[in-house]
Amino acid sequence: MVRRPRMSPLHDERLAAWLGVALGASLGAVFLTGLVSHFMQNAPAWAAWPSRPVNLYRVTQGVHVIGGLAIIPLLLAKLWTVYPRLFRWPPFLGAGDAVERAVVGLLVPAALFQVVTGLFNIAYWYPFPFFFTVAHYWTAWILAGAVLVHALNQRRKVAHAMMTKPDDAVPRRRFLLAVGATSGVVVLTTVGETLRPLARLALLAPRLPRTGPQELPVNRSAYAAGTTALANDDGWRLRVTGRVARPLVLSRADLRALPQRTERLPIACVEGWSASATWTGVRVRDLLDLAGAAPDARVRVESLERTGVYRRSWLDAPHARDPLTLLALGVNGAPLDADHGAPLRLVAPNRPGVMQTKWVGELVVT
Ligand SMILES: Nc1nc2c(c(=O)[nH]1)N[C@H]1C(S)=C(S)[C@@H](COP(=O)(O)O)O[C@H]1N2
Ligand SMILES: [Mo]
Repeated sequence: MVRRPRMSPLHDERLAAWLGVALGASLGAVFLTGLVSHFMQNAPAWAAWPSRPVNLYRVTQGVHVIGGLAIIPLLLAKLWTVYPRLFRWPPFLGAGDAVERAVVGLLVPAALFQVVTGLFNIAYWYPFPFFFTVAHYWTAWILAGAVLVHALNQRRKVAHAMMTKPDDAVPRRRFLLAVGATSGVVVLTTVGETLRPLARLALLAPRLPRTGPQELPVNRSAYAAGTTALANDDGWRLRVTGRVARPLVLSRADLRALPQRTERLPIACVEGWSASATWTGVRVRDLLDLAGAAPDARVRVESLERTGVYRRSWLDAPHARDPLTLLALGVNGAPLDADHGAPLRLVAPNRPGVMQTKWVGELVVT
C-alpha cells in the first residue's frame, strides 16, 4: 500500500478535475482562434478567407489573445493543485502510466511555453532566438495533441471526481471562485484594447485603442521602416502591374481624381489590440477594373519599405473584389500620417493587421 501524506483539499482530484475541464475548454477556444489567425495569414492554395463579416478577425484574435491571458491564472492554479503528483515517487506505475506521465511531461512545458512566448509577443519583446509565429504555431499542435491524450486518459477519473460529493466542498469552492475572479480581472483589465467601451479599464493592456497619431496605434513607425520621406515625395507613384491589360502609373492627383470612398474599418492587430477608423481612398476593385485585371485575380501588395517581414501582403479574390477594400489616402478626415502609411495604405475588412500594408508602391496582379 502507498502511504499518502495528509494533504490540503486543494490538492485533491475534484479540484484538479474542475480546473482541468475549464482549462481544456479555454485552451480549445484559444487553439481554434489561433488556427484561424495562422490560416488567415498563410492561406492554403485551395482556400481563400472571406472578407466578411468585417469584424470577424477582430473577434477571433481578441478571443485568442485575451483568452490566452485569462488562461494564466487557471494554469497556475492547476499546476499548484497537481504539483505533489508531478513529483511523486515512484515516477510511474506500469506502461500505461508511463505514457500518461510522458504526455503530462510534454503538456506542462508546452503550455508554459505558449503562455510565455505569447506574453512576450504582445509586449513587443523578442528576447528569444527563434521566430515567434513558427514556434508558437508548432508548439500549439504539440500542446493540443497532449491535452487531447491527457483528457482521454483522465476521462473516467474526471467523471468520477465531478460526480462524487466531497465531505467539505467549501475550501475548493472558494479556491475555484478566487481563480475565476482572477481570470475575470485579467479579462477586464485587458479587453479594452479591442473593446472600445472598456478602454478605460485596460490597465494591463500593452496598447490602447486611442494612442498614437490620428488616434490610432502604430506598431511599426515610418521612422523604423525608413519611409518618412515618402509622405512628401512628389515623385511617388502607385503602379498596377502584372497580368493586366493596361498597366497603371498613378500620382496622388490621379488617385484623388478617381471616385473616393469613405469606410469605417478596423485595424485588428495579431497582438490583440484593435481600433476602428474612418478611411478615405480608392477601391482596389476600381483600380483592378481600370487596369483590366481578371475578376478572380490575386493581388500582391508591395510596400516601399525595403526590409521588414510585413512589407508585402496578398489579396485573394474575395478581398481584392470587396467594395470595402481600399487603398486609403486619408484617415479620420485628414491625409494619412507618415506612421499610418502615407502616401497610401491598404485597409480591408476581416483581415489581420499585419496584412494591412502601409506605404504601398505597387499592386502586382497575378
Ligand atoms: N509596410 C508595412 N505595413 C504594415 C506593417 C509593417 O511593418 N510594414 N505593420 C502592420 C501591422 S503589424 C499592423 S497592426 C498595422 C498597423 O497599422 P497602423 O500603424 O496604421 O495602426 O500595419 C501593418 N502594416
Ligand atoms: Mo500588427
